[in-house]
Amino acid sequence: MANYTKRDEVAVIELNNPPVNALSFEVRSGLQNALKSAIDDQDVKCIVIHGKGKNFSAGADIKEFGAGTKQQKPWITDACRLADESSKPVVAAIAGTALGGGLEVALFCHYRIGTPSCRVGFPEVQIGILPGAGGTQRLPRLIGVNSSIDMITSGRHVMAEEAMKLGILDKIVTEDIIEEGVKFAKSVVGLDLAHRILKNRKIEAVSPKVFDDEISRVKKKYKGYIAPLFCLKAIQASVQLPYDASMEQELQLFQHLVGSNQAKAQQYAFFAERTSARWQLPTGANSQNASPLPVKTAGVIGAGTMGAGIALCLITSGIPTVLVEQDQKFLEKGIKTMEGDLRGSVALKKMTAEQAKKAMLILKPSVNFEDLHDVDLVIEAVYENLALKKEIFAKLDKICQPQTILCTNTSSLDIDMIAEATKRMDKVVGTHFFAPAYIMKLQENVYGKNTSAETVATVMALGRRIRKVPVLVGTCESFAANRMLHPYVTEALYLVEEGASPYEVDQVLEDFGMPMGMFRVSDLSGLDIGYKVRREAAKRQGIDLTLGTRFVNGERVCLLADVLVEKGRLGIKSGKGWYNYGSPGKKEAIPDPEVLDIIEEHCRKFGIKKQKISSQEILERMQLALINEGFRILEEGIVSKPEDIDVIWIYGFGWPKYMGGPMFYANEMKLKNVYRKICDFHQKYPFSIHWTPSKLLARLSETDLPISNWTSLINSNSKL
Ligand code: 3H9
Repeated sequence: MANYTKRDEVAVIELNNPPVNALSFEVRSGLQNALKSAIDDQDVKCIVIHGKGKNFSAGADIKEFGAGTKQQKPWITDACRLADESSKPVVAAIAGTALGGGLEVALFCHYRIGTPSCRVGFPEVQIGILPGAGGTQRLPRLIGVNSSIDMITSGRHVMAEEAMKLGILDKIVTEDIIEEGVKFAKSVVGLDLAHRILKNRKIEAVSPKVFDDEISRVKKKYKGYIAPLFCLKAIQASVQLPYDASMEQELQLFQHLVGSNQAKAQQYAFFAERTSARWQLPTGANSQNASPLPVKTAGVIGAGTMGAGIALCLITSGIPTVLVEQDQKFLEKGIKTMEGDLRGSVALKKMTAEQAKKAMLILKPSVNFEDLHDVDLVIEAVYENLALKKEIFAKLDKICQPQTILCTNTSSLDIDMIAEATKRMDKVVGTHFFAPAYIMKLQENVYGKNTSAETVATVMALGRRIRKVPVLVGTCESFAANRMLHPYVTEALYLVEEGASPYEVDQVLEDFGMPMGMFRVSDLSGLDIGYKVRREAAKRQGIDLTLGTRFVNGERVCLLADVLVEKGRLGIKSGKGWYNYGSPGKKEAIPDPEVLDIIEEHCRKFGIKKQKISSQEILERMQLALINEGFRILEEGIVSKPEDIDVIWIYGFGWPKYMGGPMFYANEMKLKNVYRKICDFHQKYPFSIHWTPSKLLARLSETDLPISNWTSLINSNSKL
């Protein structure tokens, strides 16, 4: 709803729908009624609109778009048209965020003022739609076409200072936003409003070439997403058509998007991220009843690629960090990497040179473990070796304060075994970052059997603070993310053995929307890493892996990647892997006939007959293999909800948001179809354990439950 009060001759309208004042039906009609009252009231000379609590408004209520719900009239434009028509000045007083429809309300006002920390933006594109209440028409009239294209197609949030420079804000105020709004509104009473009404403003002439160039840019930058292209169409309409006609055009484009599958998937992803933040442990402890410990300082052990990246995340979030490396030379190399990454961020305008400098000032590089004596939390990021990690944790246990939380960045080792090296098993937890750690948003937090709720709460809160998307998972071999990756990678290798080329497989995945095909990703990570992990894992089971191994415990294995490693093809770092890169460190991946010969030779050696494999089969085998594993992970309680898996794939592996995530994708395919296909593959490939159909999937496929209700069945059927 919207509250209406008066201060002298000023009408104050408060948007009231906690926590973010989303513009639900009640808020829209409340706003419309309040504006009407203010305009009709002879004593009112000016009007201020503000938001209750911390935010002005986060825009339309996204929940109203879902599940076929039709937005009920009045729309935002119906409510705000009154501001356009008002002869009394209307001022938007912005604190917190004015996003999407929230900013559109503000653009219907004659003036906008904001606090120094306020943010404005049109993030609609990130949920698969476009600003559909005049945003694409009014913003270009205020700040010009080019800046509008940037804001609307990126969805980025613009801070107060920039908003002021762009002309979105008329003033930045430092005192109480309502008081300032009232003061400002009184100061503009009697001024001519004609030029303040955005629909009356002339729009600059822009050559069609600008839009042609932007279409090419957007197609490349947001590959596969349709909303940014629709945003461009709507902005172009603002240039080409009179206001009323282009508003009509905007509405049509909006309505097309709002009903699209991409919008549905992207909005699912928006809520999945928030659902996933609500964690719970098997003990019943959860995000509502556990409190995080404060993390004022942190430590990172290991200045390699991962350690340096993690340290960078911490210092750029304002957390003073001690970076420990045993060798001065490695330490300096790590610092150079960090400085290079910061220079990159400055060049990309993600931060200022001043901010980058400030971040490095709170980094304390060290070759002395004792320097971790007083930190609140340590993240170990050395290479995957259980004995080494145990040794480090035993050492940390002695050096650090009793309350210090000890985290490991392991991607596969048993958290409980690492914790056993300490006398604080409740304070040991996995914080698994994804490469490159500074860029990738996923933080897979792994609890062990003794990890306390307080420790979990601390690393989940830390994740959000360092701008990651944290997801909580239980301990199992490779945890949730890499465990699901395993059948995906394995199927890719089988496909190559059976006749598809690595380049065909990658193309199919990239066409689907993955940022990189599986083989390019492997080259980026380094093929030697998997080689070592495989050997470590085999050793733990008492198995000696060789290039001649075809079956392990009755399961088919394909060690083609290891053949490449033993030929010195380690990926980008050695200049050759599945692709040829010309020289070490170069990024351009060129298909390599030598690799095809290696595959040919491998198949000859094992008598494998090659055949033509269709793109559809490539996609189905890879996606369904990981989906089946996802259901098993859910079934075993490694994650507590399907949203966790989708968030992992979106933020850890770049699954396109417009496809919602693998569990959402399965839901859209209909679980009975997914189950049937998995059963077919199981019959066809009996030696691939990953095709054994998940029992949970089998049960769910007999129901018509939508993804939002799967957990109810999981919880009601502990014995599946
Ligand atoms: C739009 O405006 C279309 C118009 O152009 C045209 C219409 C015709 N709706 O993120 P948080 C919930 S489209 C419904 O954890 P923070 C959120 O789910 C809209 N619910 O807080 C969560 O619920 P829960 C364009 C919303 O402080 C709770 O609020 N706007 C909405 O980290 C707290 O959210 C956007 O896309 C919403 N619009 O971040 C902005 N927004 O507690 C989307 C939030 O049950 N919102 N919720 O999990 C955001 O980006 C962030 O929420 C914000 C606050 C930055 C505002």
